[in-house]
Amino acid sequence: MTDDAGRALRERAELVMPGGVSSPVRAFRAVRGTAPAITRAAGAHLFDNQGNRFIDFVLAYGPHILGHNPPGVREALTEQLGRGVAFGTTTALEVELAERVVDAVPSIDMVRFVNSGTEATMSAIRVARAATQRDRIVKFAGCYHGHADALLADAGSGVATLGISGSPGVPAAAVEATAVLPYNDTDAVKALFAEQGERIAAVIVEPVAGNMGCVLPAPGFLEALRKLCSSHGSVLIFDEVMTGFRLAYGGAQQLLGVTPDLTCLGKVIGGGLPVAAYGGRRRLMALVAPQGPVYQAGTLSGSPLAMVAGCAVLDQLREGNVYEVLEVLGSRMANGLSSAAEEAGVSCVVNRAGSMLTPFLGVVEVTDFAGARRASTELFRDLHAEWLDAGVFWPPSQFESGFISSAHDPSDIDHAVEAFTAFVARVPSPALDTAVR
Ligand code: KE4
Repeated sequence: MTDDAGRALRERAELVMPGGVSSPVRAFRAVRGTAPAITRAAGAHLFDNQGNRFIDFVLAYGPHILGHNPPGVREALTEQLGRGVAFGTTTALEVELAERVVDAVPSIDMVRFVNSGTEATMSAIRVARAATQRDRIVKFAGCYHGHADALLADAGSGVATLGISGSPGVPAAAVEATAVLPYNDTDAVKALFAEQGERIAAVIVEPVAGNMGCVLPAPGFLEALRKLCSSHGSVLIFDEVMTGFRLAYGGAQQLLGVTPDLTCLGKVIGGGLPVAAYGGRRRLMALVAPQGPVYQAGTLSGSPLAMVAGCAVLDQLREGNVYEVLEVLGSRMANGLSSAAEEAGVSCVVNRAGSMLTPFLGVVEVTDFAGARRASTELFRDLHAEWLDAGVFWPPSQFESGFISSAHDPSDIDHAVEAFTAFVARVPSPALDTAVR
């Protein structure tokens, strides 16, 4: 798969955009080669300007749960375009999407739309601090909640991919009130609450982590966070920007049976257009201006285009059998990858939740960020190149989740598994198993 066009685009882009990208993880810095110059997408596939087709497991990092340009969504957007894209006043469209969100997620009584997951999480933190009159927040290593100063501590996703420790430009004072604990370490959370529970405004967590690669909550972990927050008057925030409407119509909280006080959403609720949201209990959301004193605003928040796209996607998710399809495809892929690695004698663990999954090579278990970092990023880099050559577009980082859409079919899954099988068959076996059993 030649990437001459990709290289030419990157060289041109690097002259006028930092790293030649609009978001760091897209820069292919942790893998080989260059991103293809994608010009078109349809269903489960991307197409570059030379007509090469790629099976897409990035899906714009999660939004395209129905695949690209899905019927129904495309028509809704085309129709809205003719009516206008931004009015600077409340439209029925944002109320309709808000009503769908409130109906889907019982813990959300009210919701505020913003333009990115970063805005959603930073605003939820602000509400929690205002509600509790406390400053300290707790996050978990490897979880990524966007790039707001207070949350750029030991973050996952692109921060981990590029090996940036924290981030220059973030003043120490901004993260001084942020405690970072190991994901799934219930004892560490209990100890922190015992020591300073009365000073903790909020705990923010990805209920299923996707930004250190996919890592599932250990049994009892989320329940412990719920209990500790309730007993200490702290706010529990589920960052469901990635898992919301992806793992279930009611999100990870529906699937896992743990109810947060505030929820952050994004990605799927915009169908690929810039929209995110934060919402939760009425007593908390009533604090948000202009109803309350907690200020948060956005020129293009509630954009009619994003609202119609979100409504069209959620209607298909609510009324169809998308989640059953995604579970079958996700299971097919995870089992295929695991079996191939086992057959080849290569250490590998595939962490999966529904239609989000990550293969970790060279290890047999990943339950937190330290575990994810023990995986072989060298083997991942080689696998990524093999997949790209085979026409499989996978996130260019070990610390990202791959995604499957309902537009993928079994042949797409099987093609990715076949390329993986060819790859592991050539890995010197046994691959370094550095995991602590
Ligand atoms: P944005 O500000 O990028 O819209 O959302 C931040 C965010 C918040 N919370 C979670 C759980 C997230 O996954 C994200 C963003 N996800 C990354 C991918 N892991 C976005 C990709 C990128 O940074 O380009």
